[in-house]
Amino acid sequence: MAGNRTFTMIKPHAVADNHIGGITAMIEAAGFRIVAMKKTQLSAAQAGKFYEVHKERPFYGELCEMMSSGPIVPMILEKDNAVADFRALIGATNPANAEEGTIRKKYAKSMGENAIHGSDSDENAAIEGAFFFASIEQY
Ligand code: YYY
Ligand code: MG
Repeated sequence: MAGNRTFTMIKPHAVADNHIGGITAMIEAAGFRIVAMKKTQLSAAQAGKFYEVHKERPFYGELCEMMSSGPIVPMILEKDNAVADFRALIGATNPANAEEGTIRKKYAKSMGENAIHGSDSDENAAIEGAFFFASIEQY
């Protein structure tokens, strides 16, 4: 059964460009409830830990550097079928392939600077949410 929570974070370039409001408006308009949210910044080591699954990939170093380059806005979101519906809302990883109406179509600048993260499974959503938020921060 598909779970009802996913994890996301607004990436540094989109926070720096003042798109927190625009992106959270799209998230809420799509029917997601924000369960937890904060503004914080990752160290390169913390970004490395978050993206550990990609550590053998050629873009890993650049990804960790970019994700720790400025403040981010992590969130836990709730909706039926959250993981799959949120992946549909953010659009393709490469913004050149992102569909009209998606967050990445509107706010991504490149493959690396693609505006927003979205968990790829219920299991990873739980792990990633717990990386940033204690249970007492989730309502
Ligand atoms: O889940 P998603 O963010 O859509 O893509 P992933 O394949 O998990 O990659 C994580 C992150 O890494 C992606 O959002 C941008 C970056 N990246 C990259 O810079 N170059 C690639 N060829 C693939 C991914
Ligand atoms: Mg991914």
